[in-house]
This record gives sequence, structure tokens and C-alpha cells, in this order.
Amino acid sequence: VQDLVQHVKRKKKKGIYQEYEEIRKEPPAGTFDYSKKVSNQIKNRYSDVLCLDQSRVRLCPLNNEDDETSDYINASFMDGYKRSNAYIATQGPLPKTFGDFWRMVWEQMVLIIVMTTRVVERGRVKCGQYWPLEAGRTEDYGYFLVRNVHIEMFQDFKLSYLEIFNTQTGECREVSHYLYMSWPDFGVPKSASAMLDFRAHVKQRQESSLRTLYPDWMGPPGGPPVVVHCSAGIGRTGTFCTLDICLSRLEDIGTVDIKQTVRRMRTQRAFSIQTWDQYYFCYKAVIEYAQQTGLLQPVEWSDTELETDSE
Ligand code: PTR
Ligand code: PTR
Repeated sequence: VQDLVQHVKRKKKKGIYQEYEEIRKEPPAGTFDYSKKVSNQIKNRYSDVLCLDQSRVRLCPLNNEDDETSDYINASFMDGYKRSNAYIATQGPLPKTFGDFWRMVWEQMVLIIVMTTRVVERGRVKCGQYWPLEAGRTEDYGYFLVRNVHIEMFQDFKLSYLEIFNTQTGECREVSHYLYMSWPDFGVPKSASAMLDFRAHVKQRQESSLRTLYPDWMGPPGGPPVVVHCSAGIGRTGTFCTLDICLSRLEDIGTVDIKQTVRRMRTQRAFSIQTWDQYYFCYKAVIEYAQQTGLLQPVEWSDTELETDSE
């Protein structure tokens, strides 16, 4: 981590900005053919945010529909720290894709959904209301009935305990839905600590859900993928996952590599991390975390020190 602080000090804000620009200029690492199919276009929230064919999540085709199209959802598998497919990064579901979203959650045996956008921001719809908002309510989405069992409020986020009932098989499962409410519409949180607390909560819940709901889990270590989404599924989603990966590595071996983490992530979910301040936020948050956990001495540098032009 000390190296990371040196890196930021040396490069200053401008250098970090350039580092991000380099990443941003790299062309996407594959094709987007499935996302571009005419029958799939209506399933993308943004026509310029598509998913790479190589890492897309395939739904089990429905037997009453054409296979080519019924397996498509704008969602990508992403690796975590020492864990392949630790996350599914996806767009905020559209009313047309609510049923597909819940099919994916069911098929991938998802335990946790992390939502880092609000449904409406600055008067614009960023994501559909794809789960029942109030406790006690049940809604149906395609083959699934979803009930909001109860809601727990925290300062910066809201946790809904959901029950999903599969009307085709008669089975029922539990899923935790996290809604992070204090990420500003544009830009990044002022302080990283709320985000760090949020991440810790999600991480613990994934572990405890796995223990209690799938005690005999034989799949990959760490359990099923965590679904993470915002509006497009690249900006805030990428930032959250980058932080989670970097902090897990820091906890394990004491080092971080933000640049390589983001570059690698972009080969699985193109355009991950949308703005340079989201990128810079990752640096600040890792350093804040290292200080909180005592891996690093308290601040020996100020933000203004970084404003001055480097080199
Ligand atoms: N995609 C936009 C552009 O290219 O200008 C950038 C953008 C980033 C737009 C974030 C909206 C954003 O807001 P939010 O993350 O709140 O959806
Ligand atoms: N076409 C949209 C835009 O340019 O605004 C794409 C977009 C929207 C990209 C939101 C990123 C966005 O942010 P996030 O991934 O954080 O929801």
C-alpha cells in the first residue's frame, strides 16, 4: 500500500487522469454480436452499452421461443479476487426484461443483488422497479413471484429480504437485495467510508447466506456470483467491483494494482468505470481503507497537495 501512496503522490491527480485515459483508449476486447441482434436490441437499456459475447451470461433458452434470442440478457460475468465469475455485472432491468432478470437470478443461484443506483435520479428513470418496493408486497415477473418479506434500513443503504417462488417448479428461495442510496447521480461519494462499510456488509452477507442457505455448496469457492447493477452496469458497478477486488487482494497479500484490475475487468465487461473521478475514487478509497485498518499510517498528504501539476 505504501507503494500505492507513493504512486498517487508522484503522479498527482493529473497523472492518474492520464492513466485512466490510457485505459479508456484501449479498444474493447471482443465482439458484441449477441447484443446487436435485432431481436435483442430492445433488451439493452443503452444502445451504446452492450455486452461482450465471450463473457455474457446466457439464460437457459425457453422451449416456446427461438433459442438464439431467448437466452440473451445484458449481463456479464466478471472475475473477482482469486474467484472466477464472482460477479454478474448487469444493467438496471427494463420492464421488458424483468422476467429475464429473475430467470438469471434463479439459474445462477444468486444470493445477493447489489443495486448502486436509485430508480429515478434527477427526474430520469435509471432502472425499472423490478422488485416489490414495500414489505409484505408480492409481484409477479414472468415465471417468478417475488415477495418482499421485510426491509432493514441503514444510513446509506436499504436491505430487503426477498423470497422468490418459481411457478414452474414450485420451489422457493431467499435473496438479499441491497439498495445503496447515497451515491450521487454524477460523480462519486465524497468520503469512501460509507462505501467501505457497505462493501463489508455485502461481503459478510454473501458468506453467511452461503453457509445457511447452501451448507452443502459444491460449486466454486465463495459461492454463486453476486449480481451488481446500476443504470448501465458499467460506471458505478465497475467502481464497486474494482474496490471489492482491490480490498480483497489487499487483505490477502498486502498489495493492490488498480490499473491492472480495471484493465482486466474491461475484458469481461467493456467500458467498466466511466469517468476519471470514479477511477480516482478507487485510489482514495483503497488508501482510506488501509488507514482504517491500520495497514497504513494516518494521512501524510492532503488532497490539495495533489492538485498541483505533476512533472
Ligand atoms: N455515458 C455518459 C457520457 O458518455 O457522457 C457519461 C455518464 C456517466 C452519464 C454517468 C450518466 C452517468 O450517470 P449515472 O451514473 O448516474 O447513470
Ligand atoms: N448512453 C448512456 C450515456 O451516455 O449516458 C450510457 C451510460 C449511462 C453509461 C449510465 C454509464 C452510465 O452510468 P452507470 O453505468 O453508472 O449506470
